[in-house]
Amino acid sequence: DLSLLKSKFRGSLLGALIGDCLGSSYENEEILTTGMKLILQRSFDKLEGPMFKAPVIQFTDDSAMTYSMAKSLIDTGELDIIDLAKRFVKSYYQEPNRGYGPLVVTVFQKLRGNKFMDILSPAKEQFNGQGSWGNGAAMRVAPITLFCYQNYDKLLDIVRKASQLTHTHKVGVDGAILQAVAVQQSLLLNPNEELNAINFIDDLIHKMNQIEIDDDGLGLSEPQPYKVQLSVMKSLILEEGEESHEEKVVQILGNSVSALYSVPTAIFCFLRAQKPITGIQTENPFRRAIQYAISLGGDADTIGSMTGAIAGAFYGEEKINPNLLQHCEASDEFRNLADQLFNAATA
Ligand code: R7I
Ligand code: MG
Ligand code: MG
Ligand code: MG
Repeated sequence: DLSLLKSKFRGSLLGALIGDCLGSSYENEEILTTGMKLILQRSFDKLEGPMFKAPVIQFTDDSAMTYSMAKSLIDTGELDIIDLAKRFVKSYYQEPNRGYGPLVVTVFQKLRGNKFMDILSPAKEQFNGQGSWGNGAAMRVAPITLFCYQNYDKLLDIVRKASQLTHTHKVGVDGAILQAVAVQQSLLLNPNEELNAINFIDDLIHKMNQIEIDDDGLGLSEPQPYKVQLSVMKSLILEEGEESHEEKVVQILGNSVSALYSVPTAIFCFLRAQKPITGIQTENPFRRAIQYAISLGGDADTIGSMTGAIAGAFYGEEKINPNLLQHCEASDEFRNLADQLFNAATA
């Protein structure tokens, strides 16, 4: 059903945008206290309510890089790594105050300095040559999934190459792969049927098992950190009643800027939010997912954004409150990008 698929494309990019915008003012907060959770609840209620005039909520680096990622794929019709590098750098220098990771900026400076003649060294040189394990490659990955949603091998290949512009550490790259694959699974599921969270996680475990073995060609003795986190997530899902246990989720899955301690968390938030959660009053599972992700504090914009990309790919645009969306900067542009990716992917 092409109209459902189109709605899911929109849902994913708009979900990424909304999670980033709404999470941004909570970035670096501790896990939210009961009082702050109430403020968050009221803030969502107000944004979803009758339209009122207010300054738009600005997006951060997460959406700026997602935008460049999408635009590059659309305009070049493929992954053109130099084009992508130029867009990231241009967008950073036009708006350097979007809240970029403190050290990724060095990569942009070096790329501009070498006039894009050496695309890969700047990222490799980060953190004394070990590369960044931040979540910056994962946070911008949704457009790649949309661009090649039918071709798993191509998806992995493009995600790897696009990540390595800024993130070469295995944990940074594999986190982007996990996020991309989670968005793909969501996109291909029917939102009118109940989602089986355990099957969803098992599919991810199966895929990450292979990906983490392939990484170094060293075989099963290599550590498989994402596979471990996904297994732990499964036990968290099985234990949860209506109580939300945020402390435990943060302690085990994390809420930090590390890809390893944020991508699995985003997947968990999406899966967990299919059912009611204490302290979050809404019938809408898309909103519940993002509100829950933000309530964990820490890297709230990025975990909110990644959760939104996965949830939106599952539920589609229909579940996104239009008033809420209107309050987010550039929402029309993001819907338009989703439509262009849809045209490219289904042509
Ligand atoms: O990954 P990156 O683009 O940051 C994305 C985050 C998101 O939360 C955005 O919303 C924005 O706020 O930033 O940027 P990087 O600078 O590559 O990585 C982010 C942080 O992770 C770094 O500033 C370090 O604190 C940490 N980090 C590392 N620390 C030690 N050793 C990443 N890799 C390493 C490492 O190898
Ligand atoms: Mg940000
Ligand atoms: Mg490295
Ligand atoms: Mg962030």
